[in-house]
Amino acid sequence: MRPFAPIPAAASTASASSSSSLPFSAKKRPAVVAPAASAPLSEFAREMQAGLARMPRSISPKFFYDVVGSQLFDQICDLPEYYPTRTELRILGECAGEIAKQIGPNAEIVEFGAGSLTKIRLLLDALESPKRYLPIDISGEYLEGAAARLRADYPELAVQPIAADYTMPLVLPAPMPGAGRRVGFFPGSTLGNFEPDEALAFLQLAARMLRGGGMLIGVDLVKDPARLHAAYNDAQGVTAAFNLNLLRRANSELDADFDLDGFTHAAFFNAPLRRIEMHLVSRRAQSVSLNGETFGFEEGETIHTEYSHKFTVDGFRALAVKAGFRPGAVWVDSERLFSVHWLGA
Ligand code: AVI
Repeated sequence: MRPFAPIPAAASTASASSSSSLPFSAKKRPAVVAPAASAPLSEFAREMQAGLARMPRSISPKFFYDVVGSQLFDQICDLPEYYPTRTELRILGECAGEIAKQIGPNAEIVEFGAGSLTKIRLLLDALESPKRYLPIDISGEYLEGAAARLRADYPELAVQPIAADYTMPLVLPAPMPGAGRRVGFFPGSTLGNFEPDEALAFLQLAARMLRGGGMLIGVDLVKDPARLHAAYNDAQGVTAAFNLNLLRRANSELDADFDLDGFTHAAFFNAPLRRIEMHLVSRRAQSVSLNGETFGFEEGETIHTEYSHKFTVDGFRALAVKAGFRPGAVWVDSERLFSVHWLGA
């Protein structure tokens, strides 16, 4: 389960260089080898440097998901305190028949982010003759593996992965002959990790791409703050390790020297803004160097690493309308922890 694709250091370095450039080794070498300091910085390096230089300090949660971070996220999904994954799976499993009726026969499913194969399989198993599955993910390698496994299990289904950033405008392939509705699938409440303006922009983009079809989206709900607090401050410390992994990743991939014992995980529910905020808090006054730049931290100073917005059912439906969707059926569990929405596009 990976809400954001990991960006391998080498791949992101290549993409950060000029758009037409090949990896250095594939090009004719210049006579004088440039010093390392002038080599193009990876997206992670650039964003980490910019994030430490601004106040308050922050870095995008998309950088959590290297291989170790993705494994830690999988562990989070199984924690007793982390209710979203198992609740959404239960809703999808129990309501699959009703969801399939909304979607209709011969559908083409577009998944935003190469998601958990468990979730798409629950949907595919319930649908009437699904025609094609189009997972969009920035990591082509991950996609190909996932696609091969699905092809083997669903021989009638056309599986056509698209290696792209799903938050950017994209032209989808023309519908297959005889195809039914084109339906977006965005489970996991990953929408909650976007800033509010990013969430609206993504939904607007999806509404345009899926015009004439619809979207099935999982959204975590506002609830008792104690329950939310526990989900992001688990007793085993897995969420803390997931958060701190960002600094370990910076030390191993960038030229950084974060003292991992010098920072601590903090997560709290910001009730007025209906969001969990995750931070890394400096335990003492210290300085950190990254790519030859030094950044001073006061004791208690933080790096903000993630928002996880929580929604009310009506609040999310209003956002969907603003983005150009027609909200339809909503499925929630009996404790009203999580919601799955059908949106007409
Ligand atoms: C991926 N995303 C929906 C998770 C969430 O709950 O916001 C990421 C996460 N962060 C800490 N725990 C899980």
